[in-house]
Amino acid sequence: MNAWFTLAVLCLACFCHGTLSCPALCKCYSRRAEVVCNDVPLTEYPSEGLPRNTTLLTIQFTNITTITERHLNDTPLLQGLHLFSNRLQSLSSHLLRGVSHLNTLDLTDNKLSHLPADVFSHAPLHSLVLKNNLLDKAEADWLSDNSSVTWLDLSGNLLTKIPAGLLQKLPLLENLDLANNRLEKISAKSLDPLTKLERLNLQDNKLNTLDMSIFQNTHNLTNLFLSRNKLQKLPQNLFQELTQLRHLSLDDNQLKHIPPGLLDQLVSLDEEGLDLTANPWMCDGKIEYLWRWLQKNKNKVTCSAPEILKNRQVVSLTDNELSPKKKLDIITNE
Ligand SMILES: *[C@@H]1O[C@H](CO)[C@@H](O)[C@H](O)[C@H]1NC(C)=O
Ligand SMILES: *[C@@H]1O[C@H](CO)[C@@H](O)[C@H](O)[C@H]1NC(C)=O
Ligand SMILES: *[C@@H]1O[C@H](CO)[C@@H](O)[C@H](O)[C@H]1NC(C)=O
Ligand SMILES: CC(=O)N[C@H]1CO[C@H](CO)[C@@H](O)[C@@H]1O
Repeated sequence: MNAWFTLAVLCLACFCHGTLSCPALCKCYSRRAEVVCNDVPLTEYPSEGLPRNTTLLTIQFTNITTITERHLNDTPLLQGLHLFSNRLQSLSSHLLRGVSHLNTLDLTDNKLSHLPADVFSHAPLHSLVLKNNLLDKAEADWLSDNSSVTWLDLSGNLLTKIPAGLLQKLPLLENLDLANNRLEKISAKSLDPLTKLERLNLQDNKLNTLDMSIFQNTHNLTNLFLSRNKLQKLPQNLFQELTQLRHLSLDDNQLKHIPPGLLDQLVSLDEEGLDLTANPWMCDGKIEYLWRWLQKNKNKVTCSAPEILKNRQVVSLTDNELSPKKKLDIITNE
């Protein structure tokens, strides 16, 4: 009886101090200070019972629609906030003012269409993921000037451009993912501040041209994805500074030729690290540079014109096929 009483008092004490508190429908791992609310019928942020010392909070596959500065003020030690696949439509300005340790914010698969100024200021974010939302504009004022973001994922939105002012605030950026948007152009010099950039994903956009100096400062780029755009021509010196590049994908564009010298500085490419497939390669005399490059590098590139050479591997072309006209010229010259 006495023992039961003691236990009951202890438990009550514990409960009052919050040891056992955990939001309804969520799981709390107190030793790791982690809270997970996964695939449960929540419609509001689970404030009640959230342990104050929570450092890692995951709310995913729920129906919550908003999260505010006031909510986050209750967990000042938060370092990681994962909000994958909810129904968030808006975020409040100064959202992160109360979480000065937050380094990871993942908002993948929500319904965000517009974000207010300063929304990501205040916290020392390293990783910011806004993948698969409804954003049609990215704004420089989302971030503070001294942003510490190294990983920015804006893929799967409706962006038609990426403001130079935003990139200027990201001097530590190592990974930039803009895949699957509606980008038509990357303005000249806009990548210049990104000297630490290692991975740039621009695939599945509408790019039809690239400025010749666009990669002049991104010396550390190792992975560049340009698949499934509308690129027709590439400037001769485009890749001149990319001596660290290991992987380059240019498949599924509108390339008929590449300019001589284009690939010469890509000395770090992995074996089969270049994808040039699914372009309308024109196998006439102007393909000679690519043909020579392919003699020395493992790669598959297929002619799509002229009709007589259609579907032939470029590398297999004979001198004669490559420039029948040239040969004729020589003969007539003789
Ligand atoms: C968080 O606080 C609870 C008490 O509220 C405690 O039991 C737990 O050990 C703490 N976790 C950490 C990682 O400090
Ligand atoms: C979210 O709401 C929809 C109905 O609007 C419901 O079908 C679904 O089960 C809810 N999701 C969760 C995880 O409760
Ligand atoms: C580029 O990468 C190298 C090796 O990883 C590193 O030492 C160097 O600091 C990087 N340069 C920049 C500008 O970050
Ligand atoms: C993200 C970050 O570090 N922000 C800091 C930028 O600098 C101002 C003032 O120096 C700080 O108040 C911010 O916290």
